[in-house]
Amino acid sequence: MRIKVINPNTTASMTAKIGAAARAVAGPGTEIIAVNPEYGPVSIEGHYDEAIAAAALLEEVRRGETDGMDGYVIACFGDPGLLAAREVASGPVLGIAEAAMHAASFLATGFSVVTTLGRTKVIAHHLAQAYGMAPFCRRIRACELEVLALEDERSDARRIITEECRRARDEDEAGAIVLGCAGMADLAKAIERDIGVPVIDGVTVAVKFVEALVACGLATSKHGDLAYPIAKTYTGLNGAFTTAGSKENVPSRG
Ligand code: 2AL
Repeated sequence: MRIKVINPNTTASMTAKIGAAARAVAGPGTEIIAVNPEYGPVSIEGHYDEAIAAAALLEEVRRGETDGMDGYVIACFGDPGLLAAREVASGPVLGIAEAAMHAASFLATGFSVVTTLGRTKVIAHHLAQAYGMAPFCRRIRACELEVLALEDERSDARRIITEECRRARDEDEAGAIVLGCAGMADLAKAIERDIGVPVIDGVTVAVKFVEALVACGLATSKHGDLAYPIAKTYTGLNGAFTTAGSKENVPSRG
């Protein structure tokens, strides 16, 4: 099967890291196609970044439909554009925040999220509520690290994130830790060894959940609100988003 893992920010080094994490867990019959859009923010650290990034992400999903993808992972912890992506996709689409929070709830009675900047905490909080995960979520913690610091070896990010995870374990009595950024995908196992509780990277668990759903023959419901978008003209710069009311309509490049 073919799973398209979309990093909705435009930082290629992060996309490579996300792709490596996805391939490390993918089954032998699974091809991982890891991409980032050509346009949009270099990192996603707030509501504005999310709103802008969602458009190019949706283009990637629509293109994936013509390329024969079986499923998709949205590899950004705010799960930007998730429900819109489900409207345009036939196969399953999972966000890494929803996948990680659900995985954590299978493994512990309570988890804490350890994320990047404090201003993104409310995004994770809203998602925990929307996904019915609030009763499991002990606390959402920020390291005050910018997303791109995760791409900079001089940033001391691994130590800073590990210490925050340790505090989550001890002060929140969190039985599991959810990492709050796709750019942390390479750190999960090392932190888990250091602190001794499950540390969940959403990229890896989302890939395995998509694999499982596809293997069970399950796809996104096209009944009701997740039906393909209504045929409609989009004007001006958004012309490429014009919809034909079926999965056949896909934007062309250039
Ligand atoms: C993220 C993420 O996963 N990728 C990105 O650019 N921003 N989320 C976050 N809370 O920092």
